[in-house]
Amino acid sequence: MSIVIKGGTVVAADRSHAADVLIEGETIAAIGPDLAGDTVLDAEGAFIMPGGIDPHTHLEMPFMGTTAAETWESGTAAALAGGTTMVVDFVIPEGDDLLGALNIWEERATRQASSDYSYHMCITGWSQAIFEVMPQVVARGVNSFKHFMAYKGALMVNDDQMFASFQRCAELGALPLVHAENGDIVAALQQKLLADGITGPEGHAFSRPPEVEGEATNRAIMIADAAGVPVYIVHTSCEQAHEAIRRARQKGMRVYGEPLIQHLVLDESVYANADWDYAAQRVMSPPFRDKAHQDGLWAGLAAGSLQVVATDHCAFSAEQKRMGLDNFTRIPNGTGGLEDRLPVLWTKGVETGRLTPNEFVAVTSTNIARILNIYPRKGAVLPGSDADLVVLDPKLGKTISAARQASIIDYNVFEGVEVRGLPRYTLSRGEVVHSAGRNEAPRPGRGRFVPRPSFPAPHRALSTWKEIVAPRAVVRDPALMPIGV
Ligand code: DUC
Ligand code: ZN
Ligand code: ZN
Ligand code: ZN
Repeated sequence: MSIVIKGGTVVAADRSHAADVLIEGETIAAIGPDLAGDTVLDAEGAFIMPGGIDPHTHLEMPFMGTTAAETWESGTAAALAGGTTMVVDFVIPEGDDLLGALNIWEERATRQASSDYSYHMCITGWSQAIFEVMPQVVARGVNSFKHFMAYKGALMVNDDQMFASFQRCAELGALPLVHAENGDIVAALQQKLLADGITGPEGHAFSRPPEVEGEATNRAIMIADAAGVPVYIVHTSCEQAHEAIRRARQKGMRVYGEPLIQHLVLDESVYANADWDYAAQRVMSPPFRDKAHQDGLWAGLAAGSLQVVATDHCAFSAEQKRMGLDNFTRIPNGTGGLEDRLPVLWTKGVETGRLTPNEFVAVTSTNIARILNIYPRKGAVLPGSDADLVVLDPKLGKTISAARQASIIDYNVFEGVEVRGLPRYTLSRGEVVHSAGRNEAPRPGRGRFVPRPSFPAPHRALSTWKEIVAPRAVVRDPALMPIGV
Protein backbone atom coordinates (compact mmCIF):
# COMPACT_ATOMS: atom_id res chain seq x y z
CA MET A 1 0.00 0.00 0.00
CA SER A 2 1.55 3.26 -1.10
CA ILE A 3 0.25 6.82 -0.94
CA VAL A 4 1.24 9.65 -3.25
CA ILE A 5 0.63 13.29 -2.36
CA LYS A 6 0.28 15.08 -5.68
CA GLY A 7 0.33 18.62 -7.00
CA GLY A 8 1.61 20.47 -3.92
CA THR A 9 4.65 22.51 -3.01
CA VAL A 10 7.08 20.79 -0.66
CA VAL A 11 8.13 23.32 1.96
CA ALA A 12 11.20 22.40 3.99
CA ALA A 13 13.22 24.54 6.39
CA ASP A 14 15.79 25.27 3.69
CA ARG A 15 13.76 25.52 0.44
CA SER A 16 10.43 25.17 -1.33
CA HIS A 17 9.88 23.24 -4.55
CA ALA A 18 6.99 21.73 -6.51
CA ALA A 19 7.05 17.93 -6.14
CA ASP A 20 4.98 14.85 -5.41
CA VAL A 21 5.73 12.83 -2.29
CA LEU A 22 5.54 9.03 -2.38
CA ILE A 23 5.01 7.15 0.87
CA GLU A 24 5.57 3.43 1.24
CA GLY A 25 4.64 1.96 4.59
CA GLU A 26 5.59 4.36 7.36
CA THR A 27 8.30 6.34 5.58
CA ILE A 28 8.84 8.67 2.64
CA ALA A 29 10.07 6.66 -0.36
CA ALA A 30 10.57 9.35 -3.01
CA ILE A 31 10.11 13.03 -3.76
CA GLY A 32 9.93 14.24 -7.35
CA PRO A 33 7.76 14.84 -10.41
CA ASP A 34 5.04 12.48 -11.65
CA LEU A 35 5.14 9.88 -8.91
CA ALA A 36 2.45 7.18 -8.77
CA GLY A 37 0.96 5.32 -5.81
CA ASP A 38 -2.04 3.19 -4.81
CA THR A 39 -3.82 6.10 -3.12
CA VAL A 40 -3.64 9.70 -4.30
CA LEU A 41 -3.99 12.68 -1.94
CA ASP A 42 -4.57 15.99 -3.68
CA ALA A 43 -2.26 18.79 -2.55
CA GLU A 44 -3.08 21.25 -5.35
CA GLY A 45 -2.69 24.77 -3.95
CA ALA A 46 -1.32 23.44 -0.67
CA PHE A 47 2.04 23.06 1.10
CA ILE A 48 3.50 19.70 2.06
CA MET A 49 5.49 20.13 5.26
CA PRO A 50 6.97 18.00 7.99
CA GLY A 51 4.36 17.48 10.69
CA GLY A 52 4.59 19.83 13.65
CA ILE A 53 6.58 18.72 16.69
CA ASP A 54 5.52 20.25 19.99
CA PRO A 55 8.59 20.05 22.23
CA HIS A 56 6.72 21.09 25.38
CA THR A 57 3.50 19.52 26.70
CA HIS A 58 2.11 18.48 30.10
CA LEU A 59 -0.64 15.92 29.42
CA GLU A 60 -2.35 14.62 32.58
CA MET A 61 0.32 16.32 34.64
CA PRO A 62 -0.20 16.28 38.42
CA PHE A 63 0.38 19.92 39.40
CA MET A 64 -0.66 22.44 42.04
CA GLY A 65 -3.01 20.08 43.84
CA THR A 66 -4.79 18.78 40.75
CA THR A 67 -4.06 17.06 37.43
CA ALA A 68 -4.11 18.71 34.01
CA ALA A 69 -7.43 17.72 32.44
CA GLU A 70 -6.12 17.24 28.91
CA THR A 71 -5.42 13.52 28.63
CA TRP A 72 -2.93 11.74 26.43
CA GLU A 73 -5.89 10.57 24.35
CA SER A 74 -7.53 13.96 23.85
CA GLY A 75 -4.25 15.89 23.70
CA THR A 76 -2.66 13.82 20.97
CA ALA A 77 -5.93 13.77 18.98
CA ALA A 78 -6.01 17.57 19.25
CA ALA A 79 -2.39 17.70 18.10
CA LEU A 80 -3.13 15.69 14.96
CA ALA A 81 -6.22 17.78 14.16
CA GLY A 82 -3.94 20.82 14.18
CA GLY A 83 -1.10 19.31 12.12
CA THR A 84 1.20 18.36 15.01
CA THR A 85 2.39 14.76 14.67
CA MET A 86 4.64 14.44 17.71
CA VAL A 87 4.67 15.78 21.26
CA VAL A 88 7.44 15.79 23.84
CA ASP A 89 5.99 15.61 27.36
CA PHE A 90 7.60 16.26 30.74
CA VAL A 91 7.91 13.33 33.17
CA ILE A 92 7.65 14.61 36.76
CA PRO A 93 9.14 12.21 39.31
CA GLU A 94 8.26 12.09 42.97
CA GLY A 95 11.52 12.30 44.85
CA ASP A 96 14.32 10.20 43.38
CA ASP A 97 12.22 7.68 41.50
CA LEU A 98 12.90 8.79 37.93
CA LEU A 99 12.37 5.36 36.39
CA GLY A 100 9.13 4.81 38.30
CA ALA A 101 7.79 8.09 36.92
CA LEU A 102 8.93 7.17 33.42
CA ASN A 103 6.98 3.92 33.74
CA ILE A 104 3.85 5.83 34.75
CA TRP A 105 4.17 8.18 31.76
CA GLU A 106 4.87 5.25 29.46
CA GLU A 107 1.78 3.39 30.64
CA ARG A 108 -0.48 6.38 29.92
CA ALA A 109 1.09 7.21 26.57
CA THR A 110 1.25 3.65 25.23
CA ARG A 111 -2.43 3.14 25.93
CA GLN A 112 -3.75 6.51 24.75
CA ALA A 113 -1.49 8.35 22.31
CA SER A 114 -2.58 8.67 18.70
CA SER A 115 0.46 10.76 17.71
CA ASP A 116 4.10 9.83 18.23
CA TYR A 117 5.69 11.07 21.41
CA SER A 118 8.83 11.37 23.48
CA TYR A 119 9.73 12.65 26.95
CA HIS A 120 11.91 15.05 28.89
CA MET A 121 12.75 14.00 32.47
CA CYS A 122 12.35 16.60 35.23
CA ILE A 123 15.03 16.99 37.91
CA THR A 124 13.20 18.36 40.97
CA GLY A 125 15.94 17.81 43.57
CA TRP A 126 19.42 16.32 43.76
CA SER A 127 20.85 13.18 45.33
CA GLN A 128 23.29 10.37 44.73
CA ALA A 129 20.34 8.22 43.61
CA ILE A 130 19.40 10.71 40.90
CA PHE A 131 23.02 11.02 39.80
CA GLU A 132 23.21 7.24 39.45
CA VAL A 133 19.92 6.70 37.65
CA MET A 134 20.34 9.43 35.00
CA PRO A 135 22.31 7.14 32.61
CA GLN A 136 19.43 4.66 32.72
CA VAL A 137 17.01 7.41 31.76
CA VAL A 138 19.23 8.31 28.81
CA ALA A 139 19.47 4.61 27.90
CA ARG A 140 15.68 4.57 27.66
CA GLY A 141 15.76 7.24 24.96
CA VAL A 142 15.27 10.34 27.10
CA ASN A 143 18.23 12.64 26.43
CA SER A 144 16.97 15.84 28.08
CA PHE A 145 16.48 16.90 31.71
CA LYS A 146 14.28 19.82 32.78
CA HIS A 147 14.94 22.05 35.79
CA PHE A 148 12.46 24.42 37.42
CA MET A 149 14.02 27.59 38.86
CA ALA A 150 10.55 28.56 40.12
CA TYR A 151 7.76 26.83 42.13
CA LYS A 152 9.56 27.24 45.44
CA GLY A 153 8.80 24.47 47.91
CA ALA A 154 7.58 22.20 45.13
CA LEU A 155 9.49 21.61 41.89
CA MET A 156 12.20 24.25 42.28
CA VAL A 157 15.91 23.42 42.32
CA ASN A 158 18.65 25.66 43.72
CA ASP A 159 21.79 26.70 41.89
CA ASP A 160 24.00 24.02 43.47
CA GLN A 161 21.52 21.29 42.51
CA MET A 162 21.18 22.67 39.01
CA PHE A 163 24.95 22.93 38.57
CA ALA A 164 25.42 19.31 39.67
CA SER A 165 22.70 18.12 37.31
CA PHE A 166 24.05 20.18 34.40
CA GLN A 167 27.50 18.65 34.93
CA ARG A 168 25.92 15.21 34.85
CA CYS A 169 24.12 16.14 31.61
CA ALA A 170 27.47 17.19 30.14
CA GLU A 171 28.98 13.79 31.00
CA LEU A 172 26.01 11.89 29.59
CA GLY A 173 25.59 13.83 26.36
CA ALA A 174 22.18 15.02 27.56
CA LEU A 175 20.56 18.43 27.14
CA PRO A 176 19.45 20.42 30.20
CA LEU A 177 16.21 22.40 29.88
CA VAL A 178 15.26 25.22 32.22
CA HIS A 179 12.08 26.91 33.38
CA ALA A 180 13.78 30.24 34.07
CA GLU A 181 12.01 32.38 36.66
CA ASN A 182 13.58 33.45 39.97
CA GLY A 183 11.40 31.42 42.35
CA ASP A 184 12.56 33.27 45.49
CA ILE A 185 11.50 36.64 44.09
CA VAL A 186 8.20 35.22 42.82
CA ALA A 187 7.43 33.79 46.27
CA ALA A 188 8.27 37.10 47.96
CA LEU A 189 6.15 39.12 45.53
CA GLN A 190 3.23 36.71 45.92
CA GLN A 191 3.27 37.21 49.70
CA LYS A 192 3.50 40.98 49.35
CA LEU A 193 0.61 41.15 46.85
CA LEU A 194 -1.62 38.93 49.00
CA ALA A 195 -0.76 41.04 52.06
CA ASP A 196 -1.77 44.13 50.07
CA GLY A 197 -5.13 42.50 49.36
CA ILE A 198 -4.48 41.67 45.71
CA THR A 199 -5.97 38.19 45.33
CA GLY A 200 -7.24 38.15 41.71
CA PRO A 201 -5.56 36.82 38.54
CA GLU A 202 -3.89 40.21 37.90
CA GLY A 203 -1.75 39.44 40.97
CA HIS A 204 -0.32 36.46 39.08
CA ALA A 205 1.23 38.74 36.44
CA PHE A 206 2.43 41.29 39.02
CA SER A 207 4.22 38.52 40.93
CA ARG A 208 6.21 37.35 37.88
CA PRO A 209 7.55 40.46 36.12
CA PRO A 210 9.99 40.13 33.19
CA GLU A 211 12.94 40.85 35.50
CA VAL A 212 12.50 37.52 37.31
CA GLU A 213 12.63 35.73 33.96
CA GLY A 214 15.56 37.74 32.62
CA GLU A 215 17.61 37.18 35.77
CA ALA A 216 16.97 33.44 35.86
CA THR A 217 17.59 33.01 32.13
CA ASN A 218 20.96 34.70 32.41
CA ARG A 219 21.81 32.67 35.53
CA ALA A 220 20.85 29.38 33.85
CA ILE A 221 22.99 30.22 30.83
CA MET A 222 26.02 31.07 32.99
CA ILE A 223 25.59 27.93 35.09
CA ALA A 224 25.36 25.85 31.93
CA ASP A 225 28.51 27.43 30.61
CA ALA A 226 30.31 26.79 33.88
CA ALA A 227 29.20 23.15 33.62
CA GLY A 228 30.33 22.99 30.00
CA VAL A 229 26.95 22.03 28.54
CA PRO A 230 24.48 23.57 26.06
CA VAL A 231 21.13 24.71 27.50
CA TYR A 232 17.54 25.05 26.27
CA ILE A 233 15.37 27.75 27.85
CA VAL A 234 11.67 26.89 27.76
CA HIS A 235 8.84 29.42 27.27
CA THR A 236 10.94 32.52 26.60
CA SER A 237 8.35 35.26 26.98
CA CYS A 238 10.09 38.61 27.30
CA GLU A 239 12.88 40.78 25.96
CA GLN A 240 14.94 40.46 29.17
CA ALA A 241 15.18 36.68 28.65
CA HIS A 242 15.60 36.96 24.89
CA GLU A 243 18.43 39.45 25.42
CA ALA A 244 20.32 36.99 27.65
CA ILE A 245 19.91 34.24 25.03
CA ARG A 246 20.90 36.52 22.15
CA ARG A 247 24.01 37.76 23.98
CA ALA A 248 25.08 34.20 24.79
CA ARG A 249 24.61 33.06 21.20
CA GLN A 250 26.58 36.03 19.90
CA LYS A 251 29.50 34.83 22.03
CA GLY A 252 29.23 31.36 20.53
CA MET A 253 27.35 29.62 23.33
CA ARG A 254 25.02 26.81 22.36
CA VAL A 255 21.83 28.20 23.92
CA TYR A 256 18.29 27.71 22.63
CA GLY A 257 15.14 29.79 23.26
CA GLU A 258 11.54 28.63 22.93
CA PRO A 259 8.73 31.21 22.69
CA LEU A 260 5.18 29.88 23.02
CA ILE A 261 2.47 30.63 20.49
CA GLN A 262 0.43 32.07 23.38
CA HIS A 263 3.05 34.70 24.28
CA LEU A 264 3.47 35.67 20.63
CA VAL A 265 -0.22 36.53 20.30
CA LEU A 266 -1.79 37.21 23.72
CA ASP A 267 -0.78 39.97 26.12
CA GLU A 268 -1.18 40.94 29.78
CA SER A 269 -4.41 42.88 29.19
CA VAL A 270 -6.25 39.54 29.56
CA TYR A 271 -5.61 39.66 33.33
CA ALA A 272 -7.51 42.94 33.65
CA ASN A 273 -10.67 41.35 32.23
CA ALA A 274 -13.59 41.86 34.62
CA ASP A 275 -14.64 38.24 34.13
CA TRP A 276 -12.64 36.26 36.77
CA ASP A 277 -12.95 32.99 34.82
CA TYR A 278 -11.68 34.58 31.61
CA ALA A 279 -8.62 35.99 33.37
CA ALA A 280 -7.89 32.86 35.42
CA GLN A 281 -8.12 30.64 32.35
CA ARG A 282 -5.16 32.64 30.98
CA VAL A 283 -3.00 32.23 34.07
CA MET A 284 0.21 30.47 33.15
CA SER A 285 3.87 30.92 33.98
CA PRO A 286 5.48 32.99 32.71
CA PRO A 287 2.40 35.22 32.40
CA PHE A 288 1.41 37.03 29.22
CA ARG A 289 3.44 40.22 28.82
CA ASP A 290 3.10 43.80 27.75
CA LYS A 291 2.57 43.81 23.96
CA ALA A 292 5.96 45.49 23.49
CA HIS A 293 7.68 42.14 24.13
CA GLN A 294 5.98 40.44 21.19
CA ASP A 295 7.85 42.27 18.42
CA GLY A 296 11.15 41.13 19.91
CA LEU A 297 10.04 37.50 20.06
CA TRP A 298 8.87 37.56 16.44
CA ALA A 299 12.11 39.19 15.34
CA GLY A 300 14.10 36.60 17.28
CA LEU A 301 12.36 33.78 15.43
CA ALA A 302 13.11 35.36 12.05
CA ALA A 303 16.71 36.21 12.96
CA GLY A 304 17.46 32.87 14.60
CA SER A 305 18.18 34.12 18.13
CA LEU A 306 15.07 32.11 19.12
CA GLN A 307 14.68 28.74 17.44
CA VAL A 308 11.36 27.06 18.18
CA VAL A 309 7.69 27.73 18.91
CA ALA A 310 6.00 25.46 21.45
CA THR A 311 2.78 25.50 23.52
CA ASP A 312 3.59 24.32 27.08
CA HIS A 313 0.14 22.73 26.68
CA CYS A 314 -0.93 22.25 30.31
CA ALA A 315 -4.68 22.55 30.16
CA PHE A 316 -7.05 22.73 33.14
CA SER A 317 -10.84 22.93 33.05
CA ALA A 318 -12.69 26.11 34.01
CA GLU A 319 -13.70 24.37 37.23
CA GLN A 320 -10.12 23.49 38.11
CA LYS A 321 -9.06 27.11 37.60
CA ARG A 322 -11.62 28.09 40.29
CA MET A 323 -9.38 26.46 42.92
CA GLY A 324 -7.81 29.92 43.07
CA LEU A 325 -11.02 31.96 43.35
CA ASP A 326 -9.87 33.82 46.47
CA ASN A 327 -6.10 33.49 45.98
CA PHE A 328 -4.32 33.80 42.64
CA THR A 329 -1.41 31.63 43.86
CA ARG A 330 -3.79 28.65 43.91
CA ILE A 331 -4.96 28.99 40.29
CA PRO A 332 -3.44 25.99 38.48
CA ASN A 333 -0.85 27.45 36.10
CA GLY A 334 -1.27 26.48 32.48
CA THR A 335 -2.94 27.10 29.13
CA GLY A 336 -3.55 25.05 25.98
CA GLY A 337 -2.53 25.50 22.37
CA LEU A 338 -1.62 22.09 20.95
CA GLU A 339 -4.41 22.14 18.37
CA ASP A 340 -3.95 25.78 17.41
CA ARG A 341 -0.17 26.35 17.32
CA LEU A 342 0.29 25.78 13.59
CA PRO A 343 -2.72 27.70 12.23
CA VAL A 344 -2.23 30.60 14.67
CA LEU A 345 1.48 30.84 13.81
CA TRP A 346 0.68 30.62 10.10
CA THR A 347 -1.95 33.36 10.36
CA LYS A 348 -0.11 35.71 12.72
CA GLY A 349 3.39 34.90 11.47
CA VAL A 350 3.42 33.92 7.79
CA GLU A 351 0.33 35.80 6.55
CA THR A 352 1.63 39.00 8.17
CA GLY A 353 5.07 38.59 6.56
CA ARG A 354 6.91 38.15 9.86
CA LEU A 355 8.04 34.64 8.95
CA THR A 356 8.65 32.94 5.62
CA PRO A 357 6.98 29.56 5.05
CA ASN A 358 10.44 27.98 5.40
CA GLU A 359 11.03 29.71 8.75
CA PHE A 360 7.58 28.47 9.80
CA VAL A 361 8.68 24.89 9.10
CA ALA A 362 11.98 25.46 10.90
CA VAL A 363 10.43 26.74 14.13
CA THR A 364 7.50 24.30 14.26
CA SER A 365 9.38 21.16 13.27
CA THR A 366 12.86 21.00 11.77
CA ASN A 367 14.79 23.02 14.37
CA ILE A 368 13.04 21.08 17.12
CA ALA A 369 13.99 17.73 15.59
CA ARG A 370 17.58 18.90 15.26
CA ILE A 371 17.85 20.33 18.78
CA LEU A 372 16.26 17.21 20.30
CA ASN A 373 18.40 14.83 18.19
CA ILE A 374 15.73 13.06 16.14
CA TYR A 375 16.48 14.66 12.76
CA PRO A 376 15.98 13.53 10.00
CA ARG A 377 13.75 10.72 11.23
CA LYS A 378 11.39 13.54 12.24
CA GLY A 379 11.24 17.14 11.06
CA ALA A 380 12.15 16.47 7.43
CA VAL A 381 10.54 15.78 4.08
CA LEU A 382 13.30 13.49 2.81
CA PRO A 383 13.44 9.91 1.50
CA GLY A 384 13.75 7.63 4.53
CA SER A 385 12.17 10.07 6.99
CA ASP A 386 9.03 9.05 8.84
CA ALA A 387 6.01 10.06 6.77
CA ASP A 388 4.80 12.54 9.39
CA LEU A 389 3.40 15.23 7.13
CA VAL A 390 0.93 18.04 7.09
CA VAL A 391 -0.71 19.18 3.85
CA LEU A 392 -1.34 22.76 4.90
CA ASP A 393 -4.04 24.59 2.95
CA PRO A 394 -3.47 28.37 3.10
CA LYS A 395 -7.10 29.00 2.10
CA LEU A 396 -8.68 26.68 4.64
CA GLY A 397 -9.77 28.68 7.68
CA LYS A 398 -11.97 28.72 10.75
CA THR A 399 -12.81 30.76 13.80
CA ILE A 400 -11.25 29.07 16.82
CA SER A 401 -13.88 27.93 19.29
CA ALA A 402 -13.85 25.60 22.25
CA ALA A 403 -17.25 24.35 21.08
CA ARG A 404 -15.69 22.76 18.00
CA GLN A 405 -12.27 21.63 19.16
CA ALA A 406 -10.81 18.13 19.55
CA SER A 407 -9.34 19.12 22.92
CA ILE A 408 -11.64 18.23 25.84
CA ILE A 409 -11.06 21.55 27.61
CA ASP A 410 -14.19 23.71 28.01
CA TYR A 411 -12.61 26.99 26.84
CA ASN A 412 -9.83 28.12 24.53
CA VAL A 413 -7.45 31.05 25.10
CA PHE A 414 -7.66 31.75 21.34
CA GLU A 415 -11.49 31.77 21.31
CA GLY A 416 -12.75 33.90 18.41
CA VAL A 417 -9.39 34.18 16.62
CA GLU A 418 -9.79 33.75 12.85
CA VAL A 419 -7.12 31.49 11.42
CA ARG A 420 -6.14 30.11 8.06
CA GLY A 421 -3.59 27.47 7.12
CA LEU A 422 -5.46 24.45 8.50
CA PRO A 423 -4.34 20.95 7.61
CA ARG A 424 -6.10 19.47 4.57
CA TYR A 425 -4.48 16.20 5.69
CA THR A 426 -2.31 15.17 8.59
CA LEU A 427 -0.29 11.98 8.13
CA SER A 428 1.45 10.13 10.93
CA ARG A 429 3.95 7.45 9.86
CA GLY A 430 2.23 7.11 6.51
CA GLU A 431 -1.32 6.97 7.81
CA VAL A 432 -3.90 9.68 7.15
CA VAL A 433 -4.95 10.49 10.71
CA HIS A 434 -6.88 13.70 10.03
CA SER A 435 -8.61 15.14 6.96
CA ALA A 436 -10.35 18.49 6.80
CA GLY A 437 -14.07 18.36 7.31
CA ARG A 438 -14.07 14.83 8.63
CA ASN A 439 -14.39 13.83 12.23
CA GLU A 440 -12.27 10.73 12.42
CA ALA A 441 -12.39 8.87 15.69
CA PRO A 442 -9.00 9.13 17.36
CA ARG A 443 -7.07 5.87 17.47
CA PRO A 444 -5.60 5.68 20.95
CA GLY A 445 -2.55 3.46 21.14
CA ARG A 446 -1.38 3.93 17.55
CA GLY A 447 1.22 6.52 18.60
CA ARG A 448 4.76 5.30 19.20
CA PHE A 449 7.56 6.35 21.50
CA VAL A 450 10.42 8.05 19.67
CA PRO A 451 13.70 7.37 21.46
CA ARG A 452 16.17 10.25 21.42
CA PRO A 453 19.77 9.07 21.74
CA SER A 454 22.38 11.01 23.68
CA PHE A 455 24.11 13.78 21.76
CA PRO A 456 27.31 12.88 19.96
CA ALA A 457 30.53 14.62 21.00
CA PRO A 458 31.31 17.46 20.94
CA HIS A 459 28.35 18.33 23.16
CA ARG A 460 29.94 21.39 24.68
CA ALA A 461 29.51 24.92 25.87
CA LEU A 462 31.79 27.81 25.01
CA SER A 463 33.80 27.47 28.23
CA THR A 464 34.84 23.94 27.32
CA TRP A 465 35.77 24.81 23.74
CA LYS A 466 38.10 27.43 25.16
CA GLU A 467 39.68 24.87 27.44
CA ILE A 468 40.42 22.68 24.45
CA VAL A 469 42.00 25.52 22.50
CA ALA A 470 44.12 26.70 25.45
CA PRO A 471 44.42 23.90 28.02
CA ARG A 472 44.92 25.27 31.50
CA ALA A 473 46.85 23.63 34.30
CA VAL A 474 44.15 23.11 36.91
CA VAL A 475 44.56 21.64 40.35
CA ARG A 476 41.80 19.06 40.58
CA ASP A 477 40.67 19.15 44.20
CA PRO A 478 38.40 16.12 44.75
CA ALA A 479 36.37 18.13 47.27
CA LEU A 480 35.32 20.50 44.49
CA MET A 481 34.33 17.80 41.99
CA PRO A 482 30.68 16.94 41.41
CA ILE A 483 29.30 13.88 43.15
CA GLY A 484 30.56 10.67 41.61
CA VAL A 485 33.48 12.07 39.67
N1 DUC B 1 3.95 26.77 33.54
C1 DUC B 1 2.65 26.61 33.38
O1 DUC B 1 1.94 27.57 33.16
N2 DUC B 1 2.14 25.37 33.48
C2 DUC B 1 2.93 24.21 33.65
C3 DUC B 1 4.26 24.45 34.15
C4 DUC B 1 4.76 25.80 33.89
O2 DUC B 1 5.93 26.04 34.05
ZN1 ZN C 1 7.67 25.98 32.81
ZN1 ZN D 1 5.98 23.54 30.89
ZN1 ZN E 1 -9.58 14.96 12.61
